[in-house]
Amino acid sequence: MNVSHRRVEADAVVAVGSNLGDRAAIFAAAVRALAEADGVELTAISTPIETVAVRPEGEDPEAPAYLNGVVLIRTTLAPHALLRLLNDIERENGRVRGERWGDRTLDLDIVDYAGMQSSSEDLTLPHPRAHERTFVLRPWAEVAPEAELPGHGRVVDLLAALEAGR
Ligand code: A4P
Ligand code: MG
Repeated sequence: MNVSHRRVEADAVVAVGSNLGDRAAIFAAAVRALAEADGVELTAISTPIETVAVRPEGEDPEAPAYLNGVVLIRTTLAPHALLRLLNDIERENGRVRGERWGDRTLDLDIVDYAGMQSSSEDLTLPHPRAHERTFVLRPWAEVAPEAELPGHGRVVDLLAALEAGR
């Protein structure tokens, strides 16, 4: 039998956020680390945008503002392997895990992995809050105007609805 060992590639969307330190340098370092990682190929990088920090109790203009963006990748890494890579890159960039939604030098989330819908203890796909976050949807719509968020619909429609409700 002729068994071929083709490495399966998946398209994934990674959200980047930073609201502590030299945010632009950290953003660039995160993109570089992703580009250099084994099994990851960058296909698009959004323009970083400045956004008001969202806390569990709502927007907080007093907190340091975020630089947010998304990176589109093609990867041979499975979802949990990609999550471990993102956690490593966060750590290399000084991320200390403290309070939930607290200030951070770098947050890397998997927004979408090949349209997968799944949930385990440490990974929910798509990201459970991406559909309600303009700081994810706006940069995603910039680089992928046709994109859909699994279970929620088109990214441009989600963004328009949120912006209309503000
Ligand atoms: N986890 C589960 N699913 C995923 C996924 N799809 N991608 C788990 C990444 N991680 C995922 O995350 C907590 C746990 O979520 C991880 O251990 C991972 O296994 P964390 O990065 O340690 O902590 P966190 O980011 O504070 O928690 P959380 O609840 O994921 O935060 P969010 O929802 O990502 O929000 N305001 C602005 N303007 N811009 C931002 O980027 N980000 C947050 C963080 C809050 N406010 C913000 C922003
Ligand atoms: Mg996170």
